[in-house]
Amino acid sequence: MLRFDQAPGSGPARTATLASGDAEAEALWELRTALQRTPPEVPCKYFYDDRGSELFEQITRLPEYYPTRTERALLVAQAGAIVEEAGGARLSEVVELGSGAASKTVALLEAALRSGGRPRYVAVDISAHALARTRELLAKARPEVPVDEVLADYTKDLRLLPALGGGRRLALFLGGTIGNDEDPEAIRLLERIRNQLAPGDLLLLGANLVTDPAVIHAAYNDSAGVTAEFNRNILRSVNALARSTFDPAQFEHYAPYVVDRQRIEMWLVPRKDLVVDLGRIGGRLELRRWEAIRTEISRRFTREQVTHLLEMAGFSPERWLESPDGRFGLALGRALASLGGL
Ligand code: SAH
Ligand code: AVI
Repeated sequence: MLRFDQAPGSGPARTATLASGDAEAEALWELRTALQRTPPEVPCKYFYDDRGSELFEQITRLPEYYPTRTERALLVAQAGAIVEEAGGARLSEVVELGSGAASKTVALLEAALRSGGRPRYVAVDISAHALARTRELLAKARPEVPVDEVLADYTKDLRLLPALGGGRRLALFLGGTIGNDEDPEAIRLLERIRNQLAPGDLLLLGANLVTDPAVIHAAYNDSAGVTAEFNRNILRSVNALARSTFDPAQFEHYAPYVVDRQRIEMWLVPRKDLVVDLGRIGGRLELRRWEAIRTEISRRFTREQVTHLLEMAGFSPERWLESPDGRFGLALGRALASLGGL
């Protein structure tokens, strides 16, 4: 239970990702609202402080975490076809939301260069650390591609400059990150992306597909304990922002695959009754043993469900690409014109 005894305050910026006082005050409100829910939650975007971004990169290399390597293989195999569909040499800009280290994007940029285009790459991420990794990786792999870094929360402000020279723009939302939201938020986010595109531009959407529950379960319960550490680290990230007193060591990582809801749920379960001072969030959080905090959902979809999300957000589904093992899908959707004012 959350007990309030003070309003969340604003103060000097403490993290690179929430640089302004306003953004910080907003984050404190968001955390307060989320912790007040039953069960209490911490929104998953708070995973990605510097350490969280590093841990996520480690996760992508774990033997159990199949999504990254499965999506990468699919992208490498289909990069030429995707770029052709997106305008070939006329493709002037690749914009990636939640780019992370952008380790898979190089294949698409290389295909665009091969087709005679001169694309620029725009990376949008809430994590300054992830953007720095993107810059490093791109500079090493493809120094001729200009890179713009946008440090932003794409659920709030997503305003991109128009594509240069009237060329085509390809938006990327990869990694299965769309599965970290319920349908209404996912559709809102895709709509926000579409509003930044010109009619006819493409979105490439990566989605985890329904597969063997044991395989999915193992991906979030790795034997090296990296995902458990990633999960607990969200509390350090909240402490840094709010000056709260969560002790990550007092929480157990619990991540079941809930078969009938087609989703992993990540929880932090207290090992004993706890009282946490929420610092600048305001008040105290009283948790009984077993009263867990939910930190993430990670959904698995069918092809029809992915197509539905695209359609609801104003895209016409153009192409479906699927990994040979059926575990990951890439959907290409073409932005339809807005019904301006309707
Ligand atoms: N696309 C990459 C990274 C996925 S991890 C891949 O497929 O491997 C999710 C990424 O999205 C992280 O880099 C995280 O910092 C970023 N992210 C999460 N929530 C965000 C938000 N609300 N706004 C902007 N970036 C966000
Ligand atoms: C970023 N997102 C798609 C990852 C996922 O699989 O849902 C985050 C993650 N959580 C635990 N492991 C990886």
